[in-house]
Amino acid sequence: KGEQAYLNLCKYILENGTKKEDRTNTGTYSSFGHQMRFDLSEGFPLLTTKKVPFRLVASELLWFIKGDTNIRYLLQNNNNIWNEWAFKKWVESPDYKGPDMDDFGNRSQRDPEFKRVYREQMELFKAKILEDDVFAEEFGDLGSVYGKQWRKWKTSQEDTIDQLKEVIDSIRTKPDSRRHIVSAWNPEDVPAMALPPCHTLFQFYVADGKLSCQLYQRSADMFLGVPFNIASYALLTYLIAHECGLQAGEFVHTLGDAHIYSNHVEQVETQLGRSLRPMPELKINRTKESIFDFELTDFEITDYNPHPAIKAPIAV
Ligand code: DHF
Ligand code: TMP
Repeated sequence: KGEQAYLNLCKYILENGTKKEDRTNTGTYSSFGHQMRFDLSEGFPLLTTKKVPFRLVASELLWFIKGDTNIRYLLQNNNNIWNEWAFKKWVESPDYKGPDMDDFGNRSQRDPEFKRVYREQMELFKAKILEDDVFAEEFGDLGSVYGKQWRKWKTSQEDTIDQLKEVIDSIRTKPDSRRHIVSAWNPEDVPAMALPPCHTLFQFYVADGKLSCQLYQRSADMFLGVPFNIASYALLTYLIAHECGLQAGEFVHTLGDAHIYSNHVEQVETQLGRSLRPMPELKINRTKESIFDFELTDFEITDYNPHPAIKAPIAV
């Protein structure tokens, strides 16, 4: 259970995973179909065996909740976690006239000179997104990613569905329902997405005054993505529980292709050698009611004393 389940799964994948090639040409150890459970009444599941930047998790979640799909908001909040996927669209577009950025993710890891040029282009790109409205509109947008599907799912009748608002209403009015579902997987939109949704579908469940959430994640980068995903869905569950007058129950994390990238193995081994520390607590501004009103300053993580952060390259 909890962080130990995360560490056990990492260990299991290193020992039993299949060596498998992947879209990013990095190579992974991979295993299919796993589940971890986090009891949210025991504390907030921010990993303690490495420092996870809660500020970035929270601003990404607020971005989804706003229904925003443009990285400009993230950059304004000093959050760089989605830059590579917007940058990729930019450098692959006919409007980009700078130095060749083909396969920048892999090349910047092999070639220090290329890495310098890439960093320079990335800084120019970020500045342009922040300064130029028209450029940001076109190249900051990741397409129909989470925010769009959660808040503005397009129907065949040229209408939109606010799945997040509807699921909150249904939790409130029909807690026993077995239909509290939000889907980010829209088959029609998948080809137009910077990255088809990794966290594909989630369901809420109410029992004994507690709200639980289960996520089906089709593809799980165990070292970089998953610690964020756990914290993000835990935070979402706390917020919706608060709005619905419930306590937070469990977060159940179900994984499809659970993988460790071949260039993360050392980092995972370092992490596996560390001992668990007590879970932190989440404090939220309880004077706000609706999850649509929360801002970054309404959250605080206390009693978080993790082991140091561990750096790793992200596969693009
Ligand atoms: N691609 C891949 N290959 N793996 C991912 O986990 C992933 N996640 C995405 C988009 N594409 C992805 C969105 N979420 C980081 C964490 C989550 C995330 C994207 C990036 C990340 O790099 N985390 C670093 C800290 C980054 C920072 O401090 O700016 C970490 O060490 O946790
Ligand atoms: P894929 O689309 O080829 O599966 O690549 C997506 C990669 O990103 C994969 O390694 C999983 C990872 N990922 C997460 O683990 N969590 C996330 O939230 C996101 C967006 C991606």
